[in-house]
Amino acid sequence: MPSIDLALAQHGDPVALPPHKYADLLDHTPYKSPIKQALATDGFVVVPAIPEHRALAYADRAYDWLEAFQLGFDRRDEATWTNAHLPVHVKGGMFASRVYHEDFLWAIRCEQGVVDGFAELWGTDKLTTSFDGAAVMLCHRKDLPPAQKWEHMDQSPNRRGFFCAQGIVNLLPNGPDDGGLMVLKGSGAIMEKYFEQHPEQKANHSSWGPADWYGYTEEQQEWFYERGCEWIKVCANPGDLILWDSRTLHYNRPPSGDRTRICTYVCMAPDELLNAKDRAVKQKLFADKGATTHNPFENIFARPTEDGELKFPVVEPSARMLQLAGVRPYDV
Ligand SMILES: O=C(O)CCC(=O)C(=O)O
Ligand SMILES: [Fe+2]
Repeated sequence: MPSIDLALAQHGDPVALPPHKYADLLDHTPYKSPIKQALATDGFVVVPAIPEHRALAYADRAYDWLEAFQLGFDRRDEATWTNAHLPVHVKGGMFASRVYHEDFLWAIRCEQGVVDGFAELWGTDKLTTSFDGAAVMLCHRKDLPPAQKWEHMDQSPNRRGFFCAQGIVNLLPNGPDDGGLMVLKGSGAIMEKYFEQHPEQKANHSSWGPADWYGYTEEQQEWFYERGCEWIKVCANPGDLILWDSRTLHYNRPPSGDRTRICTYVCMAPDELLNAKDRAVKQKLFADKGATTHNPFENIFARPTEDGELKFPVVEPSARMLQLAGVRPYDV
């Protein structure tokens, strides 16, 4: 595995990042795997992963977590669904307050159906996970500015080929008006061509920090529209896993209807892709209850976290949890 200069990459220096072992994972259609086939053609897929009753119970635990801050938030009282009663969040409900290692997030990561979704994609169940967060996008919020679109991809334009697929575990019914993931269907497959034709734009790396983030302007999106790409609101049932190729342009939007959106962000990739340096970073983050972005390997970006404690007692880590965290090797 070639090592990448993190500092250079994080500043968007136009260095070509070499393709990694799985760069052509989606290049050989047709696939028997519906997950691979859909990712290769559309750039996203929705698969059932967790039984509905358990998904709804996880949603309750997300509410328990918000109420545990004791800022006055009450899931039954819409008058309390305001910034004053909620911990710090962005984009109408993406939380950065040490949610990453709460028990319910780990329980979701360890769900067999979630692991199976990523295992089908990669062809191995020896996986390593991101330590990413959760979103509770309450409906009927009155104190938020009008939502802005933030079209982006979570992959450096300097990478070649497939890098990873990100995941959302959706916990409540999520229809067209319920907020959630918007994807530019078909954009992932032609993204590299866009930067071949516009190499100077690789340097417009308007990332909030991580190397694997690239914000697109309206003007840039025109090129994708001319090639037939269109924006789709991804809808999902409680317990569905949404996967999307990180090359796919996307953003999220808050609910416009009468239902709240709750989801967690989970991304897994083969454990073998973790180099020694990144494994050490992950082990430290795991010990410190720190956060990553979606990247479960390579260019691990230690996300700044709010101060504060976990709201619920830490459970004794299971063997699977330690393996997914990169702490316990698979081959013992
Ligand atoms: O909340 C979402 O649907 C997407 C958020 C996002 O852009 C991401 O997780 O990469
Ligand atoms: Fe994203």
